[in-house]
Amino acid sequence: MEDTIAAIATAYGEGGIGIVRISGEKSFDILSRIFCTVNKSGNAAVNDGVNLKYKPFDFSKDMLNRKLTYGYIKKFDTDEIIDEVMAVYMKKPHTYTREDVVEIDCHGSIISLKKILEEVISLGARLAEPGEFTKRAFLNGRLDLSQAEAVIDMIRAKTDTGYDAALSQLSGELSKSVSQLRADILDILVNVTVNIEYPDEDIEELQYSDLQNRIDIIVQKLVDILKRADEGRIIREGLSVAIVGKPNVGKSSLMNALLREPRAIVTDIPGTTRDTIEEFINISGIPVRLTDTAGIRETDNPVEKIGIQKSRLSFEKADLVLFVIDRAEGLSGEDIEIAESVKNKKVIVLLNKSDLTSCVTDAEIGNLFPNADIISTSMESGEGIEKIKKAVYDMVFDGRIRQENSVLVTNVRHKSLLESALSSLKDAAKLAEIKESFDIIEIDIRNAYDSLGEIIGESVSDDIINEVFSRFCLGK
Ligand SMILES: Nc1nc2c(ncn2[C@@H]2O[C@H](COP(=O)(O)OP(=O)(O)OP(=O)(O)O)[C@@H](O)[C@H]2O)c(=O)[nH]1
Ligand SMILES: [Mg+2]
Repeated sequence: MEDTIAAIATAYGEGGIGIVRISGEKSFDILSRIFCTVNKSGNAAVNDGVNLKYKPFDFSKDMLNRKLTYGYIKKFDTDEIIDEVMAVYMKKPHTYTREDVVEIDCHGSIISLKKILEEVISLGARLAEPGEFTKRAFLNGRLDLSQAEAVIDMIRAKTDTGYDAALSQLSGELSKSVSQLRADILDILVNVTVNIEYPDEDIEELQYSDLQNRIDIIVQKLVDILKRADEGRIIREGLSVAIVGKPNVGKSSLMNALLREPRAIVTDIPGTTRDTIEEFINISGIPVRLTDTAGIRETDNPVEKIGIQKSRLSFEKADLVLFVIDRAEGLSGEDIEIAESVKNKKVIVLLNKSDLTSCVTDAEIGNLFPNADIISTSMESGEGIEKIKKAVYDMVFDGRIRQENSVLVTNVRHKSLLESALSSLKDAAKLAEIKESFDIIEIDIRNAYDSLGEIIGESVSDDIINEVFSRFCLGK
């Protein structure tokens, strides 16, 4: 925390502008050594015939706190101009990190950005670690841990829904709910503790039934929040969907139809797709990673064999399998074998080529997949495409209407902490039921309190903090 840190805050590659960001004690000093404002005639430097002379930089006069100032960045030692920029300094504590911060907006060229960063580093800053700016914001109390985690979720969000969930977490919605639950638990905890420590004093005696009721109310709230956590995880991380089936049934045609572009090669030759193809689509706000796979069959072709192995890996990892069957051809042994290997997954069965005469009966499919959604599709006519999207959506939201205003837990770390709080409270309720002594019950209630505390970053270890921020990008 003592070091002054610096990083390129904008994405690598070509861009209109790029930003170098500096935070810490030395920020202003570093800027004053490399920044020069222009003189009256608009030049940063005047050639006096022998040397370039720069207008001396005066922090108090030439630049105002939080106001962008036009000028140049030069090399500290040789005075060579690096870029024409807008720069700003922001005094602590009203900054992102709550430290002194400098931002230099230069041209969005990686060369310019690197040169400026090198200069800044040579003057005593050190390269920031991923997420270190936000980590400082957290450690200096500007954000709690769940809000800090929302920052990277916003940056990475792939759909509006994911973005909205992250924004609501950043604005403290989750923190508020968690803090309220903790306050309720603390209330109980105080009561329990008083009864342990001063059992003989003239204080209101805690009734076991009352204790149980109060715990149950919190348990119910946790259950409600957790109900939607799977939905939240998918909104944040995306749903992985594998298109699976034997060769030539229309898997790649489906991939193309969902993407609305001819991404995968389609031919009438069985075994066309050799390698898995992954693309991203947005289904009503759900980010979906869609994988087209090689048709699964017995083969001696070594290339196809590798492709089929990859197909199997893809559907094993997938959250959902779209199992495509050629209904014009009828069910074959291959279909039945594949059906067997995906039987433990969530499956939507697609009876494809419905524009042709069907050789598959509903009863046959019903026998093979007693529990799966079955949709009749045609990649020729487009039949069923909207139904597939709706089935995927319904699967994620489980038939529920999306509640825009309730807290959505999107992060697995939060989910598992909520679960452990829940299980501690359930244990406490059970102990209260059998009238166990208060000092035993207190342990479970305290555990629940601490678990919830970890979500917002109270009572959290350095390891967890480091782990959270290591997943950030550089410069944030
Ligand atoms: N009539 C009709 N033909 C289709 C339909 N869907 C796909 N086809 C045709 O079926 C053939 C195979 O389609 P693909 O999409 O390449 O099949 P695939 O399952 O990816 O095949 P592999 O990559 O070999 O596993 C192509 O000639 C498609 O034009 C459909 O709904 N109706
Ligand atoms: Mg294919």
